[in-house]
Amino acid sequence: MATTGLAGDLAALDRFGKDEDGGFNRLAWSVELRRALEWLAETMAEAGLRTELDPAGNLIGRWEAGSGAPLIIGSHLDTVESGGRFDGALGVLAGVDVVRRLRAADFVPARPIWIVAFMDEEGERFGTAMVGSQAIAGELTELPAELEDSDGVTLGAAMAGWGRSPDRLGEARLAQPPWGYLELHIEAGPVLEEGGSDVGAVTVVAGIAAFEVTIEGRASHAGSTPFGARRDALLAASRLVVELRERAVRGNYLATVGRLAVEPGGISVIAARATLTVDFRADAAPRLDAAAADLGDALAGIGELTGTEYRCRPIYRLEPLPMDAELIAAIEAAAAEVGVRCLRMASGAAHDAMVIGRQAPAGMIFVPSVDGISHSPAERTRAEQVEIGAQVLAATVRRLCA
Ligand code: HGY
Ligand code: MN
Ligand code: MN
Repeated sequence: MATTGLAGDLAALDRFGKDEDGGFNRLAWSVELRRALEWLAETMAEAGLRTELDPAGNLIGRWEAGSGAPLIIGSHLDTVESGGRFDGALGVLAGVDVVRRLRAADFVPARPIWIVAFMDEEGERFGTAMVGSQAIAGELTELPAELEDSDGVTLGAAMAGWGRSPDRLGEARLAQPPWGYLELHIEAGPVLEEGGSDVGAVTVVAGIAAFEVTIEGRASHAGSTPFGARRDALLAASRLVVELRERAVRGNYLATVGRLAVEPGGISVIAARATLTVDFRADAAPRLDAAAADLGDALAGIGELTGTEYRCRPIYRLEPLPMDAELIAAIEAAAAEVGVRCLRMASGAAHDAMVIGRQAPAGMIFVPSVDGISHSPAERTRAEQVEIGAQVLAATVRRLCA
């Protein structure tokens, strides 16, 4: 039975980028993402929205009603490698469905309502992040065309396939800031499910600081090189992973090494080089600063101990951002109106709301993630929880646009 509305749209999106493990691969500027956005543009148009793909690859659907600056309801359709079905997609599709629901109820908003699928929120392919939302906010005007993905495809070439150019991102800047911003998103963690709440009203979006670390050792023979004569890059990297965890626990921030490459990778060869990424998260800037300082201190100590050299390159940093108090209250009132339990909570994951929220009041609504899993094929939110999220989003929009 072809389901309609939000559930039907989520099912329709399964056609774009799903792999054999059930994960989704709609990377920034990929063909899969473009096909998904072409489908979304049609779906938006059917809902009565006027659509535009802007210079930064953001798909914007406008409900030109009322007057003044718009309320933007946004999220993203791009995913991480083999990502989940709901991360980003839920917020975009729920936004379109809220427009349908409000039109069906003959609701006429006092201000324009735009639904936006931001380009490259995840930043996995080119080591960028929040590209579309930063471009719309006027915080990003261009990117190096020579950035390469893991297949050696440059950003310039990938964008050219979309008729877009990395040196013209600035043209996406909005002429005026939006009136406000709302994003419905999966929690991507265990708090709502464990606490038994139906929705979350986000109080702060944690900041993110990512680095690429290269550790240079010296290749040598595994059988004839005494330990005292080794410069083992993988030993150094291994110590770093453990020490970062210990420092993060002490410093009350999160540290994750998600990517590690070792060269030359021979069974009987001491590792000459290790390249790894470090992802720090904290909901206050001073703790992000402390994390970066801890990384430098750890590398210096480990370099001394193992006789290795190191380089540390910042990949990106996004500042933590508190959500707007009035929007938090509107979300809580909407949840009460719908008759569901709402929990005030921080977001450990980064979101476009932390960018748009620097231009205008922003609020986020969370729905539970089963087993707290996200960025994985196992990412799941139950159908009734999806529906509750859409109802709370619609009720919040009615309050903000009455
Ligand atoms: O990594 C994040 O927090 C987000 O999903 N991009
Ligand atoms: Mn994500
Ligand atoms: Mn997301």
